[in-house]
Amino acid sequence: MIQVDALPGPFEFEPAHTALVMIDMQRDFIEPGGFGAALGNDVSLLAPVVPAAAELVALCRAIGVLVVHTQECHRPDLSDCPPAKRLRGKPSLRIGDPGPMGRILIEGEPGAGFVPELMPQPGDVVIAKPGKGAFYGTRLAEVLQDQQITRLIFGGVTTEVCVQTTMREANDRGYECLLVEEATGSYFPQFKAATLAMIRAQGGIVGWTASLRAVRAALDFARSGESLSFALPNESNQSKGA
Ligand code: TIU
Repeated sequence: MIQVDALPGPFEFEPAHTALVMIDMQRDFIEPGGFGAALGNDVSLLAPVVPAAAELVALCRAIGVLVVHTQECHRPDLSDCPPAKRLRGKPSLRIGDPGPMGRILIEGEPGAGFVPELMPQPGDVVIAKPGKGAFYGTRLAEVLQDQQITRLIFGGVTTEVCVQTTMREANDRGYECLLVEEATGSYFPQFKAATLAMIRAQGGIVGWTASLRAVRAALDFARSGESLSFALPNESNQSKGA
């Protein structure tokens, strides 16, 4: 069991029964010319999330945690995009419109793809999702059930939209959820801070939050325990030698 120094208290997990859900680390949200920018946002605010999210993926992968990448996107014919979603607001480009990274938020287009640092690796799971939550209209629930996953670690963008929605969906499905602070980000720093606070309020009404440093320290400690158990003779070896 690995224990992370988290809020509102320690978050414990077994790697074999835990998945990292990395939400929507797509060019359309993080790079200029995509959906995030079309909505009027300063996408440079998300740049610091990229290295932290990449480190979190690497840490989790190294310890045997299943890595799940979600991707908000729609079919080319927009049959899975409700008009209410496409027509909301006054963006400079709407979902499905051609932009500098291809059609906005359409599967297979460059903008809907992952940033280079967060490319899925063999063995990872990729979940394309039409909504903000990753359980709605996807096979995520079945994937997690098949792999006997009970705890979820979260990162990705944006904190108060797709990350928070998915955490709440997961919470209602009985998962224990941890959000890693540096590995998530928002176009609105105050919304990120409020989301972190509301997740862990009321005794962890939605889940736990922890710094990336705390996750790194917990995994380092777990690994040092493993090497210690190799280095030290166990009881049966000692009795054999006696
Ligand atoms: N607009 C915004 O903050 N987010 C989204 O539209 N999608 C995700 O959060 N992935």
